[in-house]
Amino acid sequence: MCQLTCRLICLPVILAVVGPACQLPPSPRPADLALADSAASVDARTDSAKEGGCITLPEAGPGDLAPIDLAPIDLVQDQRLDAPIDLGGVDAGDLGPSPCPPCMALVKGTFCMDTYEASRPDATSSSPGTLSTVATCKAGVIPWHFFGLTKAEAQGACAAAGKRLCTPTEWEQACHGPQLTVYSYGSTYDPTTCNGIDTYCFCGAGQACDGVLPCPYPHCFNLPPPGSTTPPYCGSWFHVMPTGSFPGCVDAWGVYDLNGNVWELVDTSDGLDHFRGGAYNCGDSETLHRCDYDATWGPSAQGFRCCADSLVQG
Ligand SMILES: [Ca+2]
Repeated sequence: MCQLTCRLICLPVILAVVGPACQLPPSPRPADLALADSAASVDARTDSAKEGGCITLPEAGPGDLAPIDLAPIDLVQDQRLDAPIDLGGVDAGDLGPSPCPPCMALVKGTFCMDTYEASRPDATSSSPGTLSTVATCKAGVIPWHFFGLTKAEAQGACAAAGKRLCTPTEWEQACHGPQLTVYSYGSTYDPTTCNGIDTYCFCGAGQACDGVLPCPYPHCFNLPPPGSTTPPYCGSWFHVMPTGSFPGCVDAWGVYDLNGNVWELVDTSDGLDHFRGGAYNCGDSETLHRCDYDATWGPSAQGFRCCADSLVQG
């Protein structure tokens, strides 16, 4: 089964069984993934509704990634840094100028959270890097993620940076924001605000979703276009993106990519690995990207984020 299936996809259950021995072919281009999506459709839809099945496709190579314009990211950052910080009702005069270390946002006026998903020190815009010595917080790089991340590794990487792994409560408070929204960006699911499986539908001329408006649309992945109940399915060229690539995927305190891109392991002690926020490659992003969704079933794109105590305690 693996020999056939892994030519195109490996579902988590397959990965769990065969692990790294299940080799993937060289990076395909979007047109190639259309076939992969069709082949994966049944399994993906079967798993996605209840267990959030995540599909591991070969990562797009640097040449396959859509051009990334970092200017909007820098602009957003600059605006955020210049703007008054929402201190959650705490008097700014009591906190001083820097309640959090660099690249961290003050959440609810009580704790600091890395602005971006954790990345390796040698990560680039096209590679997650290989150095696993310390977690860094940086925009525009592929986040630290792989199947098999351990809590000890994430805890150690954050500790090496003088931080700690975020707790479930911290993570969820940051995601819900002061308005208690369903997603960090609001309460209505949008397929393109954050990086999910519906973000890059095949919308171009001659492709399955050609002419569908709006495109992408919610749940485009492997579903017929709106108004149709038959194939062809739209598919989606889903892939991980550099940190902070989605300017609108940010909470009220300036924390990016809480929803989507890579799952974020949180610090728990119940013997289970809890991942939050969904990822780029999982079915039913509308459900899995929710701030209150708690995955303990071992998704494939396993990342994390660091938190820290505020430098000024009340
Ligand atoms: Ca994330």
